[in-house]
Amino acid sequence: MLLFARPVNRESTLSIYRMQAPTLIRLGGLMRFIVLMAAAAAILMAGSALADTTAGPPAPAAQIIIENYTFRPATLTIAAGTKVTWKNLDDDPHTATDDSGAFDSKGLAQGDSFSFVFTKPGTYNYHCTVHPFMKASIVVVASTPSPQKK
Ligand SMILES: [Cu+2]
Repeated sequence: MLLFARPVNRESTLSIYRMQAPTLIRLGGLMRFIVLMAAAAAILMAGSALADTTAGPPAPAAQIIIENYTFRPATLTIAAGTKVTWKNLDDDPHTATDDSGAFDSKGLAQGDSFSFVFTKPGTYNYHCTVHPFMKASIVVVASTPSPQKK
C-alpha cells in the first residue's frame, strides 16, 4: 500500500517540475549558448595572442590614415591576405586608387573608409585622383603559414 502510494505522491510533485521544465530547458539552452560563445572568444583571443608572440606574419588587418593630403604610412608592408582599410580624416575628399587598377576607393568624404584585401604579393603604387601629388604604396609579401603547435 505504502509502496504504491509513494509513486503517486511523487507524480504530483513531478508535475510541478514538468510545468517549469520548458522554461528551464530554454534557459539552459541560452546559458549553453553563452558559455559556448565565451569559450569561442577565449580560444580566438588565445590564438591571436599566440600569433603576436611569434615572429610570424603581421596581423591580417591594417589601417592607412589619410590626413593633411598624405597617406600614412606612405609605405605599408603586409602579408598576403591582409585587409587594408583607408580612412579619410580630411574635410576634403580623397581616393585611394591603384595606379594599375587593382583597387579604387572612389571619393571618400571625411570619416569615410574603404577596405581591400590584398591576396597577390607585389608592390601596389596608388594615388589620389583628386590630388595626384598624393602617392603611396603597399608592399604585399607572400604569407607563410604560422608554426603549428601540437
Ligand atoms: Cu586627395
